[in-house]
Amino acid sequence: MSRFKYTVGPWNVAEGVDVYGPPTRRVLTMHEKVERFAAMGFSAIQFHDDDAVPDIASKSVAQIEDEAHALREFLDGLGVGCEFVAPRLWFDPAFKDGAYTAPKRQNWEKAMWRSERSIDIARILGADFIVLWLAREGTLCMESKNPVTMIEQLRESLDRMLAHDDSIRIAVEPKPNEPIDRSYAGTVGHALALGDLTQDPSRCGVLVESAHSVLAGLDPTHDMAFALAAGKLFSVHLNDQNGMKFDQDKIFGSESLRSTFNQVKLLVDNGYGQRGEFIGLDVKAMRSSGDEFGFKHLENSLRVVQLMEDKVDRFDQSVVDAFVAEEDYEGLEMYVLELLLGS
Ligand code: XLS
Ligand code: MG
Repeated sequence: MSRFKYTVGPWNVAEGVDVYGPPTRRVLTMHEKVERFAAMGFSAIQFHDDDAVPDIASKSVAQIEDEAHALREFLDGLGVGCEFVAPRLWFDPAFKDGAYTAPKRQNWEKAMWRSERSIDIARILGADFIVLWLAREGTLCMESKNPVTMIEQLRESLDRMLAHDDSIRIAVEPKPNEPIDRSYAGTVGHALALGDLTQDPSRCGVLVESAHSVLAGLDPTHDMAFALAAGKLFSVHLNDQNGMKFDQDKIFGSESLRSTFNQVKLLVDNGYGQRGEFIGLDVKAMRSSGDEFGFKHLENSLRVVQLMEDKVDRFDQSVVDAFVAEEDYEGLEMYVLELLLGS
């Protein structure tokens, strides 16, 4: 049995589309996916605003709220909650050069409207925070925007969201690149600092995704640790990534077992989850996987966390202390490797 509660989003069951080719698996509705997530034991669901309310930009506030209430009933019926809502601002062509950092004010206003609706939907679904993955907040053409002005505009965007609801919290999910070439706030450090620039830093935190740290050339465990030390780790997206290339969202543990172990150990050692936090699995099935295996990457990732929890439970700190006292770091290295290799 795992000590954690888990969440997942409808986008984590996808049809295999990539930039080079069309779907390879059948399309499931959001409701079908969520029913299956509930049956698999997930405690809560993560929604993009337009997962919760399809075609949201064309709907009235009243219509959006009605649909959110209907979704809440559906979730209640399944016994699952909602962890957060995240505005999916990277799809709309109006935000092709950024949403919060849109050069045109009318597009920025549109981004704020979507963000405020995301907060409203989060409230209706029972979530107390939203997540901002700053997908296009940066540049494709470096000289096209003034970076200082744009970072100020990002801050202004967060302040507007904080003012919309006096207790909503905001978690920024940083990623250094893709789809944008150069992000304005690409690391956990940037995301934390951005929160500190707002009118209410106490309501700003981060969601750390393992793969995004790897893409930044940083260590996911240390990124999560920094956020934990600051009391700012609102959520995590556990997954894996083969080096600094396109974002892969691989099964947790499929590339770097030692890092995977250390991420789980950090969360266990620091009582992650005891203040209501969830473990989110932001993983995708391989494009080559058949229809019948479209959820198996989730089962596998859940299993990996549990297997790593067992390793963490067997990790003996007194052994570590003895090696460190002797300055026998080679011995400690082997202790960890043997633990992971199961010998
Ligand atoms: C993409 C992000 C995305 C967010 C949710 O790289 O990980 O899936 O987690 O908006
Ligand atoms: Mg993510």
